[in-house]
Amino acid sequence: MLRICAINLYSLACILYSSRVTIEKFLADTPENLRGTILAFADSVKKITAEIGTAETSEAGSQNTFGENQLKLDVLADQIIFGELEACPPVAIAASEEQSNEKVLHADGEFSVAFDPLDGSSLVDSNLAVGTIFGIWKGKGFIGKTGRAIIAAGYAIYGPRTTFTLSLGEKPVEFTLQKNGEWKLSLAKMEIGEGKMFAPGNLRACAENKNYLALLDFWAENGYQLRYSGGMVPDVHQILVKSKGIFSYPGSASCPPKLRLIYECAPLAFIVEAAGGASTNLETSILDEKVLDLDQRTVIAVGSQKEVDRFRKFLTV
Ligand code: P6P
Repeated sequence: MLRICAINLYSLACILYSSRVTIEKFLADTPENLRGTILAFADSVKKITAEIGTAETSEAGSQNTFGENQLKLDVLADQIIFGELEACPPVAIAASEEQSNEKVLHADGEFSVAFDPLDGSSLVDSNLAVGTIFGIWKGKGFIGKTGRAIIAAGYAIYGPRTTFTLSLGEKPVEFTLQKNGEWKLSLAKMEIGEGKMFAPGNLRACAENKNYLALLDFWAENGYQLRYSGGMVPDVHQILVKSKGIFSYPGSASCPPKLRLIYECAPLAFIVEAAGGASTNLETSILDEKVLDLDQRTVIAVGSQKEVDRFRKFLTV
């Protein structure tokens, strides 16, 4: 009886603690330059949240670096984030998936940031959840570095609620945007265990990539739960929240990998590995893949250690 009371009291204490923890309190001991940079993204997400519910989802009439037609929402989210970063002196360089080149913002800044302003924006017209992804890298520039230079990474999800997930290298935490504009801690220290859930991207590659087809058969024949929305951010976040599973996006000759190393894969791999999970590009951890150019794309699988190991085993037969 005493043990049950102790557990209940502990659970109550956790609820009370998290109900009082805002992002500012969580970052109280973080160096001001890094805290300010993270809060610049958190403030951007609030502004994007205010727009995404009613902004036009039509095309902007322009294309991004990858030749993809931009939506007005992509451009709007990009402008909002740059507006916040331009007022953030620690940011020396900012690279956006929606821009052709990195931008020098503050010559004396200590960090470089790479971000995808609105990943999955083409899903907004179907009212599916989409996200903002960012990584904060030590020093100036990205070329020649690996994801090990990331000192903090995070993502926002614009869904039934707006959440902001963050790691500075420790276990990731999630904040939920409140009606009063505060970010309240909603999930502390997320960890990835093991379990049968899969988010298989680029299935059209199976026509040529028979190893991927064999893994798909394994998942189907072994009772894995399919959870794929077409939005990488919510699909990966689900692995953290449910503490299990794998997100994969390999390729084939005619359907090559399309996910970007610095804007999407490295920040998400940083967060998943911080949660005790794993990542792979089939050769190394995503965090050990050297950046050769800002447009670099990579094979990716992120998730639990066993599932990522299985992915690598099947795909490299
Ligand atoms: P496919 C969204 O466009 C995105 O960049 C990721 O968020 C998502 O995982 C992937 O592309 C979806 O790609 O080939 O399934 O449309």
